[in-house]
Amino acid sequence: MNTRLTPIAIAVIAALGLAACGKEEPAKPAAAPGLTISIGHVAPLTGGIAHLGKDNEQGARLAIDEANAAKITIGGKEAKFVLLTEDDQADPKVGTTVAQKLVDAKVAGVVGHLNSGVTIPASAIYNPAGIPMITGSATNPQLTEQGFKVVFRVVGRDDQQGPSIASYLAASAKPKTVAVIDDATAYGAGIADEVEKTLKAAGITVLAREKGTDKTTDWKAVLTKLKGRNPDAIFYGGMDATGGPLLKQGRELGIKAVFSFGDGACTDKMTELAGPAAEGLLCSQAGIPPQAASKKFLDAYKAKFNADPILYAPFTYDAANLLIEAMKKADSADPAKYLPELAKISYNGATGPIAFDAKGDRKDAEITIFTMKGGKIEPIAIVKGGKTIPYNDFIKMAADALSAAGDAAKAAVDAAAKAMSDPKK
Ligand code: ABU
Repeated sequence: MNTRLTPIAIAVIAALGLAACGKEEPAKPAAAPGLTISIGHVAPLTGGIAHLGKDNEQGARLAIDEANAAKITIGGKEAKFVLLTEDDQADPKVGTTVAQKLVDAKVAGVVGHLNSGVTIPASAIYNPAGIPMITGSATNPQLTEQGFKVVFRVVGRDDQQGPSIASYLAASAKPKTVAVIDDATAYGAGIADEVEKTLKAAGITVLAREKGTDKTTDWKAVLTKLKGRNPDAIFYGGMDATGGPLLKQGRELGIKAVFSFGDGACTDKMTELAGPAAEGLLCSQAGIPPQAASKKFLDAYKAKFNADPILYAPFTYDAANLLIEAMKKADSADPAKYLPELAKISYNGATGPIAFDAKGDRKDAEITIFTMKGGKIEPIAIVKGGKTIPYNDFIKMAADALSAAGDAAKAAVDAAAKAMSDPKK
């Protein structure tokens, strides 16, 4: 059998990553030991939303551990990745302090931070230092509107998420009057503004904004005031640690309105915090739901942490892998060398295909709409490219696309195998 490969066969096989195709891979030269690459991870690891910070950290840690197990060679040396984790306490001041600490430690890149109000000032520390950072959870648009070349985001933005949840609320609950509350953070106030804009554009009356803080757990004064105004729906821009008590106290006061929250308060933790009062909550996340992440990721996460991801762990896993993939492509962990690879990357992550636009935002990010049912948030729809698709249809479409890609790959492999065995080609 003539095994000479035509250029077409080589291209097909290479594109499919199947160069071995029945043959042994040429032995790789042994990598010289000793390239330690530090990657930072920052999120609140203490305080009311530590559970979300730990979820983010675990996603990044899984990626780092897998990379070390894979014995990756960069610049001719076997890379040892080290995750340097910092607790920013969801506080902008602490956030900039720990960002500077990571810059001083010469990390090659950063996964984080979690909160928009912390990530935005921290980005102003990483940018002049030239250190790439990818957030897996900060959704305020301002982060990627600063023109910082080092800043990337693998979830959607609140100018996508706010209109998506507001439109779903308007279409499903048909409210005439909506009260909007925020926690006075960049995230909470920002998403509340986006929701308010969309509701008003739909002709819905929005009551004067009510505010708390990211520490407020006693909402009775705000809720008593709102009860007298009898809104049909209440939207809250804030995290689950404050949204849970808001919902619980609202129902205790006899408020019948539909409650609706953004991603920071769209977790199963709401059931723990609000009990049965959480039933019927309408909320959104700025990506696909955790349970729709790749099976490989979900199985590995469960095996390592004996838990399922809560919210954005699949996205921080992808963020860490994106940094590593860009380093592999550049064959360097020098931020100046791998940053251009990161900016133009095309990567199939646990959360789907990832590429960035010129601002560093994820192209074609999904927004998921959930409702709380039986103590769990259940995905009911995906908003993508301006279209709202029932969740089960989206999952079927994704499975069909995967199967079609599998068929195309098989056909290409068959064609390549035929070309390899045909002496005339
Ligand atoms: N995206 C919700 C929580 C994180 C943040 O943007 O502040």
